[in-house]
Amino acid sequence: RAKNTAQPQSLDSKTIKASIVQHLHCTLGTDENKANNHAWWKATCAAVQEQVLEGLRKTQRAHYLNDTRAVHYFSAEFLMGRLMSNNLHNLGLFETTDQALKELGVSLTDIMEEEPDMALGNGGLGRLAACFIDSLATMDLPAVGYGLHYEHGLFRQEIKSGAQIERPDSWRDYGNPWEICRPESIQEIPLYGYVETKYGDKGRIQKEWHPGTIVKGVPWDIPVVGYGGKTVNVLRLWESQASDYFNWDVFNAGGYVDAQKENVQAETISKVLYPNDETEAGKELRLIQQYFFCACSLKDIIRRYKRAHGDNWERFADQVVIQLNDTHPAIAIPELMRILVDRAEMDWDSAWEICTQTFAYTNHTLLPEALEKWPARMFEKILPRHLEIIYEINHRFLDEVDKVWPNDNAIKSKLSIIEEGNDKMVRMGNLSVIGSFAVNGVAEIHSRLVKQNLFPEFDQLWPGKLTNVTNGITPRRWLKACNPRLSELIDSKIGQDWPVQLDKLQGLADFADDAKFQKAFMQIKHQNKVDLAADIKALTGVEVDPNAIFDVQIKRLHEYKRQHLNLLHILALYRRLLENPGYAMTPRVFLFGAKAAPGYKLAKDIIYAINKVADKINNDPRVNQKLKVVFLPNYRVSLAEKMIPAADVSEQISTAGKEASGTGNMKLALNGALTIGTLDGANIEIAEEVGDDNIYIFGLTVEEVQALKANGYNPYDYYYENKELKAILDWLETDYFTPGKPGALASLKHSLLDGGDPYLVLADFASYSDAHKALDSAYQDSKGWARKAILNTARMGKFTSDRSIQDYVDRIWKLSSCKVE
Ligand code: 26M
Repeated sequence: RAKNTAQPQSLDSKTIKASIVQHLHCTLGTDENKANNHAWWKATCAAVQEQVLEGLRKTQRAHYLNDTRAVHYFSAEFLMGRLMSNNLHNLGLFETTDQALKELGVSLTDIMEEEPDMALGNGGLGRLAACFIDSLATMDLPAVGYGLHYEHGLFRQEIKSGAQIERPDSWRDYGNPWEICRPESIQEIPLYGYVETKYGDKGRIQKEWHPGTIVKGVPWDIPVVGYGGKTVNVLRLWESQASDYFNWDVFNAGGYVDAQKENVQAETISKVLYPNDETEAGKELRLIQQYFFCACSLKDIIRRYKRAHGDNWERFADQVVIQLNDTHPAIAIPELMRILVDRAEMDWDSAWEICTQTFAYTNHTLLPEALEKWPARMFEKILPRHLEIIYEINHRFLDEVDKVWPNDNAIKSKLSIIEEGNDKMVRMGNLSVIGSFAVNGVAEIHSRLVKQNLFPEFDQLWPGKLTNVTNGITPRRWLKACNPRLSELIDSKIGQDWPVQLDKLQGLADFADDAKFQKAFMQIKHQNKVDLAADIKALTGVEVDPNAIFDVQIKRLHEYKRQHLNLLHILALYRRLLENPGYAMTPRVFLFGAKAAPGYKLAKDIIYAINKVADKINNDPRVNQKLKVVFLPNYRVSLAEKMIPAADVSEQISTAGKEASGTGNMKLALNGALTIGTLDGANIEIAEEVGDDNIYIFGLTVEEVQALKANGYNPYDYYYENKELKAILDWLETDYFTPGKPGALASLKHSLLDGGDPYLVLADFASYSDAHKALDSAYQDSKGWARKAILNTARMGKFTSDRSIQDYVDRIWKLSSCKVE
């Protein structure tokens, strides 16, 4: 367990004030009278960055002098959000800076709103990477995050007449004060071209890749400040640029023409983040992005290794461990093989030994449509040598398979990296398992399903290689920084170590029945709801009552996450209220935040349906004292930080077996929201921790889902059986919610009936509705509810990302911490 205790730095408000003013004058070229919030924000960032860079320098020196083993977290996404508040808290400078700015007549809260989110990720996977690098720095572990410096992060979502519109995200338009360009560490990356076979001495076959083009990788470093401010690691993000070194004239005609034909616009490689969450896009540019950042990162790692160890590769795997965040960076495996075999002229077996002691792979999904596969022909065009290497890896691997399952072609074709067929495909999941020394799922149930359903033969072949590391979240951002009122109350009861010793929250359980503490806890929740209500009014014009239950579902829009199950239940409540104005229910505000992948039609239809239903309900005086529905546009990290502290209820309602872990579930429970959820992902472990009385579990289990599907699930059974459900679904086909446009919401009904309801929405509806009834009546008992909410916060210690990282360290990375100073 992390034993780090924060030692806030002592920099007084006078010094900070002077530094901010100095930067206002000398960096921004303005003054106290002219400066607007944006200028104050930038000047404050510059003042904070001075402290950050001091820590960075000391950390890099300590790591260099100790020649430390380090983890390299390879991820196509890092969903960092805003950095100001986090950096201030982690440096122990929040209060002092707040005070300094006050004395200058400036509000820290206001200027923090000037910072654009760094939205270089889609959702859970990208945010997990951000939480992990926070924990790594906090725990004084030598670590580098490697990824892509997208010019445009995840699209900005606007809602026009109920529908999602995508707008470009331009997070760097006015400069990013946290990043540092490192031109001294630029890398050159080859692409396209062909492979030449040469016959060297002793009959050794040498392969030489003649690339069709070369692009330049420019590194941008974002310092990552650990809590306590001692260790400052880096997140290194690669930007692509046209290579100026590359001289077209020296290339032969074939290469030249090839390169021209491909028309690789080097700059486009890091232009934009693909907004597909849980679908495999199969686009050429995406594969190039993956190779580009992996190749840059490997070269960077090897340059650093060689500085300490020269050309002796023997200690490489002792010094370097690379964690692959899903299969997106799996191309790093054949790339390291290429470097070792083709460039360092190592024999295959030695090279493979190094590779398979260097890489570890985290799986984040079981959904078949999310498992990455690349057409072999696309591969051959972009990375011809890598395809050869993959075939060689596969050939040798299948020989091993044959020893265990002789002449079993069915098993061979299942385990093969290559999926045979008219269009051969490269399976990145299989490559990742074969090329790694450890493979982990992200919650107990998910890891069990990875072993039992996704990779059972690999588990047999290499017992112990497949394992679990349950996800976590950083309590610095997701409690201390986002919920200052609750943090202060917690400090007053159990002291200030909880941000690095989250188990200490257990101490709050002693106060779960204490009337005074209950009152303070619930008053904070209420105050957070008042704040959010003001934001809701400003963002949407909708007025909500902070005395209502705030029921929150925030996550990417996906059928398996079942936002439409939530919507059907809202429609049920609406109907009940219309049929029986006296229908007993606590006033409820349903809040949604979700982006849909731009090409995912049904997901966009669900957003549209939520908005249309919301419009109708919010403007219906017959029910709008009891029921409100709000879709908050452009859900992102900074909006999550406002919604989570104000939530009473957390919706975690995926079909059992589909949500690998979930991490929003942890953030909400940590802030005292009660979960209504299925036995899926980390919900199961949350239920174990908080206890059955303090969570609302409903719906089919994984086994029941499997059985129902095996017996032939027919959604019409539920439609005809449940009158309320039928009425609701039929309602969607009228023009009640879309006046003059009958059928505008019909796609939803069709997906659930003729579409076969692949995620069993109708099967779980009744059980979900019952759970909501139980939850509603529990809320009536305000002391009982307060106790449950407090116990949720008190029992979330397990879900700190520090615990996840400690699990990785102990079971996979075998890293030692390195104290700085
Ligand atoms: C794939 C191909 C092309 C472009 C983008 C992608 C892609 C990008 C992100 C695919 C999946 C992506 O993210 C998946 C994800 O976020 N998974 C979530 O990971 C969390 C952290 O482990 C889990 O908590 C969630 O359950 C899981 O859904």
